[in-house]
Amino acid sequence: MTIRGRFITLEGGEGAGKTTQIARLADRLRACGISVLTTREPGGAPGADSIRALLVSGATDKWDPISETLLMYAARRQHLTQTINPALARGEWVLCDRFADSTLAYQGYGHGVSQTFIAGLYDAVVGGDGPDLTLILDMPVETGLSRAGARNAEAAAGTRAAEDRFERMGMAFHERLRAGFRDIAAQEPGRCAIVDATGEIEAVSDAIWQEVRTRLAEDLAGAA
Ligand code: T5A
Repeated sequence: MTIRGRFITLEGGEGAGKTTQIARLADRLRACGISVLTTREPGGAPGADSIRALLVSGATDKWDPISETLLMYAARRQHLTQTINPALARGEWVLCDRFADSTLAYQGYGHGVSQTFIAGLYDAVVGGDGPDLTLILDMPVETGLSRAGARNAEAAAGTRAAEDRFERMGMAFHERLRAGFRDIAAQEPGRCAIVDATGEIEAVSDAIWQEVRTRLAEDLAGAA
């Protein structure tokens, strides 16, 4: 019988280094003999990618916050049923760049959408299929926005430059969502680990690996 894989999410504010770190964590897990799928939200499945295109570009106020929340969860349902759950059932470990904590942080803490409303959506859409481990990459808002801005400038000729709708939402919004991620970690310490993301890329990668090795030690031993 195939043992269900493990589901790890990376969370944090803009430019925190999630994309950079997911690739390094995937390499380390593969070196342990584990099959890994990397994916991201919003997106990660055909229908979800279509919804992503609606969300990540354009005017900051183009969506009512509740509509934005519903779109995130519609994309998440597609992603879970078409990509994440099938991979876990095949025994793969899924590494996901953002998941439900981003909705609570951005739409809940950031935009003020009711946390009870978001919790109800979580129960209906995700239920018991949530992450085994969530790594929250934490850094000052200014540093993350500056990194994301530099990355966008480098990619000005590509699509990334247009995917900056949330980055343009203002400092107070980003400070609220950073505080939100910290609250989430404090409320669920068994699932969530805060990682200081201000250091060099390799130092952050080592800190993430330490958390994974400590928190999922038995799973790593069983999967290798
Ligand atoms: N959203 C998403 C919601 O509002 N609600 C939700 O429910 C969900 C799921 C997605 C947007 O959608 C919002 C949040 C987002 O705004 P996105 O394009 O996927 O948009 O944006 P992000 O997830 O924020 O990803 P980014 O690509 O902006 O940031 P990352 O992935 O955290 O950072 P990364 O790795 O691309 O690094 C950024 C730059 O910094 C450098 C990298 O080389 C890169 O140039 N860097 C470092 N530089 C120095 N030191 C380090 N340690 C570095 N690590 C990376």
